[in-house]
Amino acid sequence: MATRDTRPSSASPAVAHALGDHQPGAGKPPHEDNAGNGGETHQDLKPSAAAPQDYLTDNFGHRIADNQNSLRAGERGPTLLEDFVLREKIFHFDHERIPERIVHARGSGAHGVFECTKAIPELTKASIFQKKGESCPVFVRFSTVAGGAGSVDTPRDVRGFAVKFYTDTGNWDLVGNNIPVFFIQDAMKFPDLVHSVKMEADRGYPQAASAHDTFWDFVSLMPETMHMIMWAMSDRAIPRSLRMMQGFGVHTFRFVNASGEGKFVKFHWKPVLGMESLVWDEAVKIAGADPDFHRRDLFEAIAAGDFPAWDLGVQVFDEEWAARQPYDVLDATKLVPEEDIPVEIVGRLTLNRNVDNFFAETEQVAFLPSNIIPGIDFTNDPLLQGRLFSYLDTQKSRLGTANFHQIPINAPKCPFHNFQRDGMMQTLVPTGRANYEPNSLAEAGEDSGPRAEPESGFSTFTENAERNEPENKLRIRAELFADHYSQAGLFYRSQTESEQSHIASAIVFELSKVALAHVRERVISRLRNVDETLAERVAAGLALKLPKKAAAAREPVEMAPSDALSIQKNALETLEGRKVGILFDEGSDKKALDDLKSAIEKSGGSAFLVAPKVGALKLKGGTLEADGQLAGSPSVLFDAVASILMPEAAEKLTTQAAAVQWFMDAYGHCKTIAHCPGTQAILDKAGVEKDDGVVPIDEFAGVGARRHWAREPRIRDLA
Ligand code: HDE
Repeated sequence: MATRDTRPSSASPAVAHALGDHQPGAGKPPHEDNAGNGGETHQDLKPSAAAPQDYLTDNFGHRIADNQNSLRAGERGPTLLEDFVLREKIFHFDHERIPERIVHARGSGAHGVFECTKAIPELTKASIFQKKGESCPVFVRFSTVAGGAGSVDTPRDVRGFAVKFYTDTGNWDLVGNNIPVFFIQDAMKFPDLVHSVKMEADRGYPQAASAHDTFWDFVSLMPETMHMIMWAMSDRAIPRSLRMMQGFGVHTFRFVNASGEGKFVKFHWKPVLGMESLVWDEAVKIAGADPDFHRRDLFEAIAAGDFPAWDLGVQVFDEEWAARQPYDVLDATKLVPEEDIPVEIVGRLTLNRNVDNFFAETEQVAFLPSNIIPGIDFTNDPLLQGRLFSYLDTQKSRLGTANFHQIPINAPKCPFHNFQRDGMMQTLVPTGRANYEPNSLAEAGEDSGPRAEPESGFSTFTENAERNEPENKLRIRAELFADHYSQAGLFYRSQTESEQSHIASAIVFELSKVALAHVRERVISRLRNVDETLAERVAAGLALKLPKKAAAAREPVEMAPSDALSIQKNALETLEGRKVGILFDEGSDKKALDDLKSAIEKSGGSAFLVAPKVGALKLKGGTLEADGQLAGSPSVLFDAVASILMPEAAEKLTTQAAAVQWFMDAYGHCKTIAHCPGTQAILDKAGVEKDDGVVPIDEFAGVGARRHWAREPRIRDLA
């Protein structure tokens, strides 16, 4: 309940009833009082024996007698200012919104649990890593970055992957992304980056899109963005599901063990369902068909008990190793290849409970990169350092009070007590006089409050070789930060041919939306430093002459390709967590449908029945209701499709654009199409040609829901 019932529970039903009486004209059924509305407004009244908490009250506990009509001077008269019930209701409604996040406004959250699967006390004293099987509750919020809170789920964008661990030594917030590097190196540039990607200042568009002048203008002038641009233009930026993307802490952090020894650490989340992405054309169509595609997918999976899970991995290395690399590990535009430092799995995150209330939890959750626990520490990454003060600030402006930590979703689940007091929206009621320290109130027998604890309290890691102290105060970047291209090239060259063509095509698409010719040219001149063939493909895709190569602040070095960076090279052959759309119509064979559905479910997938009409249809062997109507269930919403149709039904559907498009899109998005012979007429109409992924129903299990990338060059021209 959102309200507190402060009425004595002894209030008799008779009193309760009297309080609930309608006015004017107590005694008459309320709807009879609704003069002038033809009696059509109904009060949904509780029976007189209802418990006190069942009655509607205002925010101060006054029971409300009429929730339909405002108080007016006569039947057709003006509304009265004294109507405190109306005034409070509208007042509260008018203030329902809080400022949305300046970035990452659109997000979806869920509760879960983190469990340590491998103890690593030699690396960190963090309490959650001390014992295998140790666990703590978590809250996770996934997000897009550029769009507003009401924007769609599938734009080309980075995804936020923010995890709040409620540990027994306080909250640890790992506020990361689904891409392991970032656009910029120094917090100083963040407002510029965000301004450039958001809607353009004068015209207020485009929403949730990087394909416009100002973003690419900024990118073209800031070569440090190039590595992240490769990721953002790759399929990583159009994930199939929040459940099927990796997460990264991005910055290099510190692990500190009980002896005070420190190591560098990078955090990775690896989805148990494997990585999966959309095709760009599909992402665009999903935005129309289901703007909440990712939010719905996450919510439904958790509601169905298919709890999404990620393994937490760490890459741990020391300063000597870091010093030998051709890049600086304090530079957030660089990653540490897994082939050099393997990712060791130490825990598992499972999301097992949806939020009860979106606003109270997902909207009000406040992540702070400064929330760390003993055993974990920061490094001098200049981007991380900037974040450490930014987030506290932002929470105060969004949630309105320095007491935002008291909101249940933000409060730690371990005890917290200090001498901070008062402030707006204070909900705690501290007792006693001890609101300062030191104090000697204990000597007078009073509670003297909590005290600092040097042993178990957080103490900052001091052996900071990276700090290079003492030095002058400088506005400067470290030398290796100037290499902007080596890892951009590493990423590009680590992709499959198909993935490389997606990157080239995405850049062509975005630049084709850029009206400033000099910006297009400058981007391509930078790409020549990343990879000459990529620059050539992009120039050809835009029908531009290859511009002169941009000067590089530091010549790129060749790095060995890393298979771990490719989605396709790591694809899982599984139906688990995948959704298969099955099209049927009148006359279809019910047994064949039932068999297919149960085979899919047995493999861990889910089946969604689609038909031209959702009501019960007469089939061979019984009747069946569809889960969705064809027009509202386009094939872009599924990982693979199947159809069981009588030839007459298929023939009839050849005149239905939604049906033809269903197959055309599934084919165009390189999905498996399993079909019965009866479907052929519509496959022909949709231009579906036989290949490895177009198979008879009984071969579906062997092919599954993987994409058939070899088909793509036959369907669309890629750059
Ligand atoms: Fe954020 N970022 N950020 N960021 N960020 C916010 O905090 C900021 C950065 C990230 O689901 C804001 O509570 C600065 C990197 C995520 O609630 C804000 C800088 C990474 C989320 C903010 C960065 C992130 C945010 C907006 C440069 C990946 C969503 C509302 C110094 C490692 C968290 C809020 C959620 C949110 C500032 C850079 C990830 C404005 C100043 C790098 C996942 O405070």
